[in-house]
Amino acid sequence: MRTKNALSLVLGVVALVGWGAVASAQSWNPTPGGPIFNTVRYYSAGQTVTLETYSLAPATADTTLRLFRLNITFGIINEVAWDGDSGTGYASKLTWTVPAGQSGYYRVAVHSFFASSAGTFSMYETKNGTLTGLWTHKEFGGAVAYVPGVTAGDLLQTGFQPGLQPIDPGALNHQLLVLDPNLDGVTFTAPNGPSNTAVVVAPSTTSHLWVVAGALDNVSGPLWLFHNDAPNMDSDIDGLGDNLEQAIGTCVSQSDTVGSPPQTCVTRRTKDSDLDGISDYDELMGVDNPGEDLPLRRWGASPLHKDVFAEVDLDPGVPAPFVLANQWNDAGAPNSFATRLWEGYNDGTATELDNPDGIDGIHLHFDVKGALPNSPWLKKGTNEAFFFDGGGSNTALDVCSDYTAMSLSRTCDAGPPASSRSHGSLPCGSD
Ligand SMILES: [Ca+2]
Ligand SMILES: [Ca+2]
Ligand SMILES: [Ca+2]
Ligand SMILES: [Ca+2]
Repeated sequence: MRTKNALSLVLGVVALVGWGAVASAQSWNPTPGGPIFNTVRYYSAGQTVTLETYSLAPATADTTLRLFRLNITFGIINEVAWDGDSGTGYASKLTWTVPAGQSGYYRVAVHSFFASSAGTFSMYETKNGTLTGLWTHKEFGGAVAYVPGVTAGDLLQTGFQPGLQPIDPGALNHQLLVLDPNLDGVTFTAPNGPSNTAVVVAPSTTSHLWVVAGALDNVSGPLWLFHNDAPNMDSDIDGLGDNLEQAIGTCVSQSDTVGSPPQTCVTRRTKDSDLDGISDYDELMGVDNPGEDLPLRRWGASPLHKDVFAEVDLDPGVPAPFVLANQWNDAGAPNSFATRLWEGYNDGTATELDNPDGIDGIHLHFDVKGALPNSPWLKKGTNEAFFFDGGGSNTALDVCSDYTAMSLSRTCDAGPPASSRSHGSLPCGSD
Protein backbone atom coordinates (compact mmCIF):
# COMPACT_ATOMS: atom_id res chain seq x y z
CA MET A 1 0.00 0.00 0.00
CA ARG A 2 3.00 2.28 -0.32
CA THR A 3 3.94 2.09 -3.95
CA LYS A 4 1.61 4.70 -5.42
CA ASN A 5 2.68 7.31 -2.92
CA ALA A 6 6.37 6.69 -3.45
CA LEU A 7 5.86 7.11 -7.15
CA SER A 8 3.95 10.35 -6.78
CA LEU A 9 6.64 11.57 -4.40
CA VAL A 10 9.41 10.99 -6.91
CA LEU A 11 7.40 12.68 -9.64
CA GLY A 12 6.68 15.51 -7.29
CA VAL A 13 10.32 16.04 -6.48
CA VAL A 14 11.02 16.34 -10.16
CA ALA A 15 8.31 18.98 -10.26
CA LEU A 16 9.83 20.72 -7.26
CA VAL A 17 13.19 20.99 -8.96
CA GLY A 18 11.42 22.16 -12.08
CA TRP A 19 9.87 25.21 -10.45
CA GLY A 20 12.95 26.06 -8.48
CA ALA A 21 11.78 25.49 -4.93
CA VAL A 22 15.07 23.77 -4.17
CA ALA A 23 17.12 26.91 -3.75
CA SER A 24 20.25 25.07 -2.65
CA ALA A 25 21.28 22.04 -0.70
CA GLN A 26 20.89 23.99 2.54
CA SER A 27 17.64 25.93 2.20
CA TRP A 28 14.23 25.45 0.64
CA ASN A 29 11.16 27.62 0.21
CA PRO A 30 8.15 25.29 0.29
CA THR A 31 4.53 26.39 0.48
CA PRO A 32 2.74 23.99 2.86
CA GLY A 33 -0.77 24.81 1.72
CA GLY A 34 -2.15 23.83 5.13
CA PRO A 35 -1.46 22.07 8.40
CA ILE A 36 -0.24 18.55 9.03
CA PHE A 37 -3.43 17.31 10.67
CA ASN A 38 -2.75 15.26 13.79
CA THR A 39 -4.67 13.84 16.69
CA VAL A 40 -3.77 11.54 19.59
CA ARG A 41 -5.69 8.27 20.17
CA TYR A 42 -5.49 5.44 22.72
CA TYR A 43 -5.32 1.91 21.35
CA SER A 44 -5.22 -1.37 23.28
CA ALA A 45 -3.23 -4.47 22.52
CA GLY A 46 -5.17 -6.87 20.34
CA GLN A 47 -7.42 -4.22 18.82
CA THR A 48 -7.56 -4.04 15.05
CA VAL A 49 -7.66 -0.39 14.11
CA THR A 50 -8.81 0.88 10.74
CA LEU A 51 -8.43 4.47 9.62
CA GLU A 52 -9.67 5.71 6.25
CA THR A 53 -9.85 9.16 4.69
CA TYR A 54 -12.69 10.06 2.32
CA SER A 55 -14.50 13.01 0.75
CA LEU A 56 -11.26 14.64 -0.30
CA ALA A 57 -11.58 18.10 -1.80
CA PRO A 58 -10.67 19.56 -4.23
CA ALA A 59 -10.23 16.85 -6.84
CA THR A 60 -6.43 17.22 -6.65
CA ALA A 61 -6.37 16.57 -2.86
CA ASP A 62 -4.16 13.58 -1.95
CA THR A 63 -3.85 12.40 1.65
CA THR A 64 -1.05 10.41 3.21
CA LEU A 65 -2.08 8.81 6.49
CA ARG A 66 0.41 7.91 9.22
CA LEU A 67 0.15 6.17 12.57
CA PHE A 68 2.82 6.74 15.22
CA ARG A 69 3.28 5.12 18.58
CA LEU A 70 4.11 7.77 21.20
CA ASN A 71 6.38 7.44 24.15
CA ILE A 72 5.30 8.75 27.50
CA THR A 73 6.45 12.29 26.78
CA PHE A 74 4.71 12.37 23.38
CA GLY A 75 8.08 13.36 21.97
CA ILE A 76 9.95 10.54 20.30
CA ILE A 77 7.71 8.63 17.98
CA ASN A 78 7.83 5.36 16.13
CA GLU A 79 5.81 5.00 12.99
CA VAL A 80 3.92 1.72 12.96
CA ALA A 81 2.00 2.10 9.69
CA TRP A 82 1.32 4.49 6.87
CA ASP A 83 -0.60 4.56 3.63
CA GLY A 84 -0.83 6.66 0.53
CA ASP A 85 -3.66 5.79 -1.79
CA SER A 86 -5.36 2.59 -0.60
CA GLY A 87 -8.68 4.42 -0.14
CA THR A 88 -10.95 5.70 -2.88
CA GLY A 89 -9.01 7.66 -5.47
CA TYR A 90 -6.18 9.48 -3.69
CA ALA A 91 -7.64 8.72 -0.25
CA SER A 92 -5.77 6.61 2.31
CA LYS A 93 -6.70 3.53 4.30
CA LEU A 94 -4.73 1.48 6.78
CA THR A 95 -5.57 -1.39 9.07
CA TRP A 96 -3.27 -2.33 11.92
CA THR A 97 -3.53 -4.71 14.85
CA VAL A 98 -1.96 -3.49 18.07
CA PRO A 99 0.70 -6.06 19.15
CA ALA A 100 0.82 -7.47 22.64
CA GLY A 101 2.42 -5.09 25.10
CA GLN A 102 1.86 -2.01 22.91
CA SER A 103 -1.27 -0.54 24.47
CA GLY A 104 -0.89 3.20 24.67
CA TYR A 105 -1.19 6.53 22.92
CA TYR A 106 -0.79 6.88 19.20
CA ARG A 107 -0.66 9.88 16.93
CA VAL A 108 -2.66 9.85 13.72
CA ALA A 109 -1.34 12.29 11.12
CA VAL A 110 -2.66 13.28 7.70
CA HIS A 111 -0.60 15.35 5.29
CA SER A 112 0.12 16.10 1.65
CA PHE A 113 3.50 16.21 -0.04
CA PHE A 114 2.71 19.36 -2.03
CA ALA A 115 0.54 22.41 -1.66
CA SER A 116 -1.12 21.39 -4.91
CA SER A 117 -2.44 18.23 -3.24
CA ALA A 118 -3.56 19.92 0.00
CA GLY A 119 -7.22 20.38 0.82
CA THR A 120 -9.84 18.99 3.16
CA PHE A 121 -10.71 15.44 4.12
CA SER A 122 -13.02 13.43 6.32
CA MET A 123 -11.86 10.32 8.20
CA TYR A 124 -13.34 7.52 10.26
CA GLU A 125 -11.75 5.18 12.78
CA THR A 126 -12.93 1.71 13.75
CA LYS A 127 -11.69 -0.63 16.47
CA ASN A 128 -12.54 -4.27 15.81
CA GLY A 129 -15.10 -3.08 13.28
CA THR A 130 -16.92 -0.66 15.60
CA LEU A 131 -16.97 3.00 14.70
CA THR A 132 -14.94 4.87 17.33
CA GLY A 133 -13.93 8.11 15.67
CA LEU A 134 -15.13 10.52 13.01
CA TRP A 135 -13.56 13.70 11.69
CA THR A 136 -15.22 15.77 9.00
CA HIS A 137 -13.97 18.51 6.68
CA LYS A 138 -10.54 18.86 8.27
CA GLU A 139 -7.80 20.87 6.61
CA PHE A 140 -4.57 19.18 5.66
CA GLY A 141 -1.44 20.26 3.84
CA GLY A 142 2.30 19.85 3.80
CA ALA A 143 5.11 20.31 1.31
CA VAL A 144 8.20 18.16 1.02
CA ALA A 145 11.88 18.98 0.71
CA TYR A 146 14.67 16.53 -0.08
CA VAL A 147 17.50 17.16 2.37
CA PRO A 148 20.75 15.45 1.31
CA GLY A 149 23.83 14.68 3.37
CA VAL A 150 22.49 14.78 6.91
CA THR A 151 24.76 14.24 9.92
CA ALA A 152 23.36 13.22 13.29
CA GLY A 153 22.76 16.34 15.35
CA ASP A 154 22.20 18.66 12.39
CA LEU A 155 19.24 20.98 12.83
CA LEU A 156 16.34 21.17 10.44
CA GLN A 157 14.63 24.42 11.26
CA THR A 158 12.04 26.62 9.66
CA GLY A 159 12.24 30.36 9.12
CA PHE A 160 9.91 33.03 7.85
CA GLN A 161 9.38 34.39 4.40
CA PRO A 162 11.38 37.64 4.37
CA GLY A 163 9.07 40.63 4.47
CA LEU A 164 10.93 42.95 2.15
CA GLN A 165 7.97 43.77 -0.05
CA PRO A 166 4.25 44.25 0.46
CA ILE A 167 3.59 40.56 0.21
CA ASP A 168 1.81 37.71 1.82
CA PRO A 169 3.59 37.40 5.19
CA GLY A 170 4.01 33.73 4.52
CA ALA A 171 3.18 30.68 6.56
CA LEU A 172 3.08 31.03 10.35
CA ASN A 173 3.07 28.40 13.13
CA HIS A 174 5.23 25.80 11.47
CA GLN A 175 5.28 22.01 11.77
CA LEU A 176 7.91 19.52 10.63
CA LEU A 177 7.51 15.85 9.86
CA VAL A 178 10.78 14.07 9.13
CA LEU A 179 10.81 10.91 7.00
CA ASP A 180 13.73 8.53 6.54
CA PRO A 181 14.94 7.41 3.09
CA ASN A 182 12.25 4.69 3.14
CA LEU A 183 9.58 7.38 3.67
CA ASP A 184 8.92 6.13 7.19
CA GLY A 185 8.20 8.89 9.69
CA VAL A 186 10.94 9.37 12.28
CA THR A 187 9.89 12.50 14.11
CA PHE A 188 7.19 15.15 14.14
CA THR A 189 7.03 18.50 15.84
CA ALA A 190 4.41 21.16 16.24
CA PRO A 191 5.66 24.75 16.57
CA ASN A 192 8.54 24.47 19.05
CA GLY A 193 11.04 27.08 17.88
CA PRO A 194 11.36 30.86 18.18
CA SER A 195 8.18 32.69 17.13
CA ASN A 196 6.41 29.39 16.52
CA THR A 197 8.85 28.10 13.98
CA ALA A 198 9.78 24.41 14.12
CA VAL A 199 13.11 22.75 14.87
CA VAL A 200 14.07 19.09 14.60
CA VAL A 201 17.40 17.50 15.52
CA ALA A 202 18.46 14.93 12.93
CA PRO A 203 18.43 11.63 14.83
CA SER A 204 21.08 9.87 12.77
CA THR A 205 23.58 10.27 9.97
CA THR A 206 22.01 9.41 6.64
CA SER A 207 22.34 9.97 2.92
CA HIS A 208 19.17 12.04 2.95
CA LEU A 209 15.91 12.80 4.69
CA TRP A 210 12.52 13.88 3.42
CA VAL A 211 11.11 16.76 5.41
CA VAL A 212 7.42 17.66 5.20
CA ALA A 213 6.66 21.20 6.37
CA GLY A 214 3.19 22.22 7.49
CA ALA A 215 1.69 25.44 8.79
CA LEU A 216 -1.17 25.84 11.23
CA ASP A 217 -2.23 29.33 10.17
CA ASN A 218 -2.03 31.74 7.28
CA VAL A 219 -1.56 28.80 5.01
CA SER A 220 -1.44 30.58 1.68
CA GLY A 221 2.19 31.62 1.84
CA PRO A 222 5.55 29.88 1.91
CA LEU A 223 8.02 29.33 4.71
CA TRP A 224 11.72 28.55 4.63
CA LEU A 225 13.45 25.37 5.71
CA PHE A 226 17.12 25.52 6.68
CA HIS A 227 19.53 22.62 7.09
CA ASN A 228 21.69 24.08 9.84
CA ASP A 229 24.89 22.08 10.37
CA ALA A 230 26.01 24.27 13.30
CA PRO A 231 26.05 21.48 15.92
CA ASN A 232 28.69 19.69 13.82
CA MET A 233 30.60 22.51 12.09
CA ASP A 234 30.38 26.18 13.05
CA SER A 235 33.79 27.84 12.59
CA ASP A 236 32.76 31.30 13.86
CA ILE A 237 30.45 29.94 16.56
CA ASP A 238 27.51 32.12 15.55
CA GLY A 239 24.91 29.35 15.55
CA LEU A 240 24.82 28.97 11.76
CA GLY A 241 26.67 25.98 10.34
CA ASP A 242 29.53 26.38 7.86
CA ASN A 243 27.61 24.76 5.01
CA LEU A 244 24.53 26.90 5.67
CA GLU A 245 26.57 30.12 5.81
CA GLN A 246 28.38 29.13 2.62
CA ALA A 247 25.02 28.68 0.92
CA ILE A 248 23.44 31.95 2.06
CA GLY A 249 26.61 33.99 1.53
CA THR A 250 27.42 35.13 5.06
CA CYS A 251 30.90 34.97 6.61
CA VAL A 252 31.84 31.40 7.49
CA SER A 253 35.16 32.33 9.14
CA GLN A 254 37.77 35.07 9.12
CA SER A 255 39.43 33.52 6.06
CA ASP A 256 36.16 33.78 4.13
CA THR A 257 35.01 36.63 1.89
CA VAL A 258 31.61 38.24 1.58
CA GLY A 259 29.83 40.42 -0.98
CA SER A 260 30.74 41.53 -4.48
CA PRO A 261 33.45 42.59 -5.07
CA PRO A 262 34.50 40.13 -2.38
CA GLN A 263 35.74 41.57 0.87
CA THR A 264 37.58 39.61 3.47
CA CYS A 265 35.74 38.69 6.60
CA VAL A 266 38.86 39.42 8.66
CA THR A 267 37.89 43.07 8.80
CA ARG A 268 34.38 42.12 9.76
CA ARG A 269 32.96 40.41 12.69
CA THR A 270 32.32 37.03 11.12
CA LYS A 271 29.25 36.66 13.29
CA ASP A 272 27.80 39.85 11.78
CA SER A 273 28.53 39.76 8.05
CA ASP A 274 26.84 43.07 7.21
CA LEU A 275 28.20 44.90 10.27
CA ASP A 276 24.85 46.29 11.36
CA GLY A 277 25.14 45.10 14.94
CA ILE A 278 22.67 42.23 14.52
CA SER A 279 24.21 38.78 14.33
CA ASP A 280 23.92 36.56 11.28
CA TYR A 281 21.94 34.07 13.36
CA ASP A 282 19.45 36.59 14.71
CA GLU A 283 18.81 38.03 11.26
CA LEU A 284 18.09 34.59 9.79
CA MET A 285 16.45 32.70 12.65
CA GLY A 286 15.22 35.47 14.96
CA VAL A 287 15.89 36.32 18.58
CA ASP A 288 14.69 33.87 21.18
CA ASN A 289 15.65 35.25 24.57
CA PRO A 290 13.42 34.87 27.63
CA GLY A 291 10.61 37.37 27.23
CA GLU A 292 11.98 38.49 23.89
CA ASP A 293 10.67 36.72 20.82
CA LEU A 294 11.68 38.71 17.75
CA PRO A 295 11.19 37.25 14.25
CA LEU A 296 13.55 39.74 12.65
CA ARG A 297 13.57 38.01 9.27
CA ARG A 298 9.80 38.26 9.05
CA TRP A 299 10.17 41.97 9.77
CA GLY A 300 12.60 42.32 6.90
CA ALA A 301 16.05 41.69 8.38
CA SER A 302 18.75 40.35 6.07
CA PRO A 303 22.18 39.11 7.23
CA LEU A 304 23.59 40.66 4.03
CA HIS A 305 22.08 44.15 4.29
CA LYS A 306 22.25 46.84 6.95
CA ASP A 307 19.08 47.03 9.00
CA VAL A 308 17.93 49.43 11.68
CA PHE A 309 15.04 48.51 13.95
CA ALA A 310 13.42 51.42 15.73
CA GLU A 311 10.70 51.24 18.32
CA VAL A 312 8.17 54.06 18.12
CA ASP A 313 6.84 55.10 21.51
CA LEU A 314 4.35 57.79 22.35
CA ASP A 315 5.35 60.58 24.69
CA PRO A 316 2.21 61.23 26.72
CA GLY A 317 3.42 64.78 27.24
CA VAL A 318 2.67 65.66 23.64
CA PRO A 319 -0.43 67.80 23.96
CA ALA A 320 -2.13 66.59 20.82
CA PRO A 321 -1.10 63.00 20.09
CA PHE A 322 -3.21 62.87 16.98
CA VAL A 323 -0.85 65.36 15.33
CA LEU A 324 1.98 62.91 15.88
CA ALA A 325 -0.16 60.03 14.80
CA ASN A 326 -0.81 61.71 11.53
CA GLN A 327 2.93 61.73 10.95
CA TRP A 328 3.30 57.98 11.45
CA ASN A 329 1.19 56.99 8.57
CA ASP A 330 1.56 54.16 6.14
CA ALA A 331 4.77 53.69 4.17
CA GLY A 332 4.97 56.21 1.37
CA ALA A 333 2.71 58.85 2.91
CA PRO A 334 4.27 62.02 1.51
CA ASN A 335 6.38 64.03 3.90
CA SER A 336 5.36 62.08 6.99
CA PHE A 337 7.93 61.56 9.74
CA ALA A 338 8.18 57.91 8.82
CA THR A 339 8.72 58.54 5.15
CA ARG A 340 11.26 61.29 5.72
CA LEU A 341 13.23 59.08 8.08
CA TRP A 342 13.08 56.20 5.66
CA GLU A 343 14.31 58.41 2.84
CA GLY A 344 17.24 59.58 4.94
CA TYR A 345 18.34 56.05 5.73
CA ASN A 346 17.84 54.99 2.13
CA ASP A 347 20.30 57.54 0.73
CA GLY A 348 23.67 55.76 0.66
CA THR A 349 24.91 53.43 -2.05
CA ALA A 350 25.67 49.79 -1.41
CA THR A 351 29.39 50.52 -1.74
CA GLU A 352 29.29 53.47 0.64
CA LEU A 353 27.31 51.44 3.14
CA ASP A 354 29.27 48.22 2.55
CA ASN A 355 26.13 46.16 2.02
CA PRO A 356 27.17 42.62 1.01
CA ASP A 357 23.98 42.15 -1.02
CA GLY A 358 24.88 45.06 -3.29
CA ILE A 359 21.60 46.86 -2.62
CA ASP A 360 21.64 50.57 -1.77
CA GLY A 361 20.38 52.08 1.47
CA ILE A 362 19.81 51.02 5.02
CA HIS A 363 16.56 49.22 5.65
CA LEU A 364 14.62 50.95 8.42
CA HIS A 365 11.94 49.03 10.31
CA PHE A 366 9.49 50.59 12.77
CA ASP A 367 7.89 48.77 15.67
CA VAL A 368 4.66 50.70 16.14
CA LYS A 369 2.73 48.30 18.37
CA GLY A 370 0.52 50.36 20.63
CA ALA A 371 2.63 53.46 20.16
CA LEU A 372 -0.37 55.50 19.19
CA PRO A 373 -3.35 53.68 20.63
CA ASN A 374 -6.73 54.15 19.04
CA SER A 375 -5.28 56.28 16.32
CA PRO A 376 -7.37 56.24 13.17
CA TRP A 377 -4.33 57.41 11.24
CA LEU A 378 -1.78 54.82 12.26
CA LYS A 379 -1.73 51.88 9.94
CA LYS A 380 0.78 49.11 9.69
CA GLY A 381 -0.02 48.84 6.03
CA THR A 382 0.69 45.73 4.02
CA ASN A 383 4.47 45.90 4.25
CA GLU A 384 5.34 44.25 7.54
CA ALA A 385 9.01 44.90 6.92
CA PHE A 386 8.39 48.62 7.25
CA PHE A 387 5.81 48.78 10.02
CA PHE A 388 5.54 45.76 12.25
CA ASP A 389 3.98 44.77 15.52
CA GLY A 390 6.91 43.96 17.78
CA GLY A 391 4.69 43.81 20.82
CA GLY A 392 6.89 46.19 22.76
CA SER A 393 5.94 49.75 21.94
CA ASN A 394 3.86 51.69 24.34
CA THR A 395 3.62 55.08 25.85
CA ALA A 396 7.03 56.20 27.01
CA LEU A 397 5.69 56.74 30.53
CA ASP A 398 4.51 53.17 30.90
CA VAL A 399 7.66 51.66 29.50
CA CYS A 400 9.93 53.65 31.80
CA SER A 401 7.79 52.71 34.76
CA ASP A 402 8.16 49.10 33.76
CA TYR A 403 11.91 49.42 33.70
CA THR A 404 11.95 51.07 37.08
CA ALA A 405 9.76 48.36 38.51
CA MET A 406 12.02 45.71 37.07
CA SER A 407 15.09 47.41 38.57
CA LEU A 408 16.84 47.38 35.26
CA SER A 409 19.82 49.60 34.81
CA ARG A 410 18.85 50.90 31.40
CA THR A 411 18.34 54.65 31.52
CA CYS A 412 15.31 56.46 30.25
CA ASP A 413 15.01 59.95 28.86
CA ALA A 414 11.37 60.55 29.55
CA GLY A 415 8.80 60.09 32.26
CA PRO A 416 8.71 60.75 35.98
CA PRO A 417 10.13 60.48 38.51
CA ALA A 418 13.25 62.17 37.17
CA SER A 419 15.09 61.68 40.44
CA SER A 420 15.02 57.94 40.08
CA ARG A 421 17.03 57.81 36.92
CA SER A 422 19.67 59.66 35.01
CA HIS A 423 19.06 61.18 31.64
CA GLY A 424 20.82 58.80 29.30
CA SER A 425 21.13 58.69 25.58
CA LEU A 426 18.94 55.65 25.08
CA PRO A 427 15.29 56.19 24.32
CA CYS A 428 12.82 54.23 26.33
CA GLY A 429 11.82 50.93 24.92
CA SER A 430 11.10 47.44 25.98
CA ASP A 431 12.67 45.67 23.07
CA1 LIG B 1 28.80 30.06 11.64
CA1 LIG C 1 28.82 33.97 10.30
CA1 LIG D 1 24.05 41.65 10.75
CA1 LIG E 1 21.13 43.08 8.42
